[in-house]
Amino acid sequence: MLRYLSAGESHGPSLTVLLDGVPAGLELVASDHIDPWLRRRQGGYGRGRRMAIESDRAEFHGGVRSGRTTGAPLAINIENKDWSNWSAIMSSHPGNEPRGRSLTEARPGHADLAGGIKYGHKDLRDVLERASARETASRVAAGAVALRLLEDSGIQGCGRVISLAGISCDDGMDWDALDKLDESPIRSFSDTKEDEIIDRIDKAKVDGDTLGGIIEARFRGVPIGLGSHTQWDRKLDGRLAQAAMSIQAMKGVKISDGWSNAIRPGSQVHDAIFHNSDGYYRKTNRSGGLEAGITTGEELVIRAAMKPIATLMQPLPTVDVSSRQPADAARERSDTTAVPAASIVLLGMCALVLADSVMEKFGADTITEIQERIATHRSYTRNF
Ligand code: EPS
Repeated sequence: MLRYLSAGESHGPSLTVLLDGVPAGLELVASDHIDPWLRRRQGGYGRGRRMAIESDRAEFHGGVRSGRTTGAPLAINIENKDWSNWSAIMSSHPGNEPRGRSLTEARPGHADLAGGIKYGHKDLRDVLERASARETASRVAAGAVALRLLEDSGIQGCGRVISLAGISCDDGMDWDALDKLDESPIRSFSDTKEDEIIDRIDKAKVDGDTLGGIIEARFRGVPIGLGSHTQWDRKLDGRLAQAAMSIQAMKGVKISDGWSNAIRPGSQVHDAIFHNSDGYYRKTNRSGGLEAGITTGEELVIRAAMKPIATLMQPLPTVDVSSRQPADAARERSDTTAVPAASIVLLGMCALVLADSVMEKFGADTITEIQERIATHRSYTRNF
């Protein structure tokens, strides 16, 4: 079982990642396997000034020796460079009163008000610091380890943007052009829609507004039979949906064509089954690689809808929780859009769930044993 937990505030000293259950022997070098994903998460057109301050790097504090995992829990530290500007305000020591940079004008759409009432904080910074999407750097670091495990299991992943600000930029999947996503300021394969989307982001920034979009995580090489139909909490589609919906600002999740399948007749939704010397296969993949919560061996396709970021520079009306008087919602440094970054976060979270399901079915103490078990299973499914 792969278990991920994290701690740390947006403007605290660092983010702390714990990942338990990683098999021994997995090649893992922070600068090669984690930092490139952290860099991708920091990128994308429409990001704010915080990303100019940070240059996220993973540092192992446990579980890795000489470039390989030992089987012990992984502890990863990601420094917040901005901490030097916040150390007095965010200090854990008593004092710090009256509080600097306290925030009392609750932002509609953020965790501020509900979280403040729930945890009894009138300084809503005690809520927002952990609700902040800064936490997604932890998810991406853990997800990068999961992607490494998947890679050694013969599974490849990709995260991309398929729509931003209501403009579709889905030119179809191209596994041979993954570098193009790194070059694209909106992490899309589409050359034609890039300028239009960038113009829209520029305009939103001038207007003090924010933009959402739709992102996709996709995996190929997935063995048949991960997940299970036998119990609600073992269904892989359900587990992926939970992981995706837990990402800041996600408001919808679908497996492949999920929503549009609901308006088509069954004959145009289900994927006919064929067989050749490689085993069973489909010519279509409208199920997104999952039937009854079990992987079919086709590409696994998860899509999520991200709402626009809640911090608006042209703020909505709210109430100041200290005076209970009407106020403009707080303006806190933020992004115009983080949809490209969110595609990396979605990939990381789905990779964690998928790697967990690989461990569930093929789990062993070492990566070599897992690889042997997967090879046996792939030959079994070919000959079924
Ligand atoms: C983010 C860090 C945050 C924001 C953004 C994403 O840093 P700061 O608050 O210091 O600018 O830029 O977070 C949000 C949009 C949000 O709503 O919390 C990051 O590391 O991705």
